[in-house]
Amino acid sequence: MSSNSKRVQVVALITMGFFTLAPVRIMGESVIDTATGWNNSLWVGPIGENLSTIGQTFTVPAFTPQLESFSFWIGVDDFGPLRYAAYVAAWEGTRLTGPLLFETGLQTLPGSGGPRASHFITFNTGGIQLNPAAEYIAFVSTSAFQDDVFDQGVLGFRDADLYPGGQAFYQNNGSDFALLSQNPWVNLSGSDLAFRAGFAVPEPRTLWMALSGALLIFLSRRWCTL
Ligand SMILES: [Ca+2]
Repeated sequence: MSSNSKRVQVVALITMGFFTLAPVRIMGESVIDTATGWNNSLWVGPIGENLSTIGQTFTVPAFTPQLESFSFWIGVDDFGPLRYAAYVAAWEGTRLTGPLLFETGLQTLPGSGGPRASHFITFNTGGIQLNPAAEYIAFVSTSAFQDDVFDQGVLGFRDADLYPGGQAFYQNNGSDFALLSQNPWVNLSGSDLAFRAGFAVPEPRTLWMALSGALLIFLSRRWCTL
């Protein structure tokens, strides 16, 4: 076997190892977006000491099931601070099914000190793998942080069914978080929250193979002319 052939084989082995070990790289994101175009004046809530939980169900895109982030518009009035957390869980029909898949821990928004203040809040999940085409809910809740001190927050609401893969729900579960799995949530007339979810789009493997193949051919030709 010639030295050039050996070199080509070495390159081929390196390339194969590259395919095996290369992490899935993120090329961009696919989104569910009912937040764009929201008028900054239509709200639902408030979440506080009784109606403590509001969320939006969504259907995971079939080919981009890794949830990277989700966002809500949250409004705070001249009360506060608003103490809440954001969560993701599997959903079926009108309630949670299964354990929490993501939770932020305590989040705090200060009282507005005047007219309602609007905050577009994005929660980064770090990338959680969901089941393609399955239904989940992303929600915010004050349920775990109730202290009988009056605090309120409201969520941006579209009052229309802009997104066919999900809808807005709420529950008056007070401080009992377990009720979110036990009792049916209330549907908000089939409408959606002002909501955004971002899913990772992996770089196509075919692109990797094409580029690496081109590199292999280039190197083998170069060495063969040495
Ligand atoms: Ca909808």
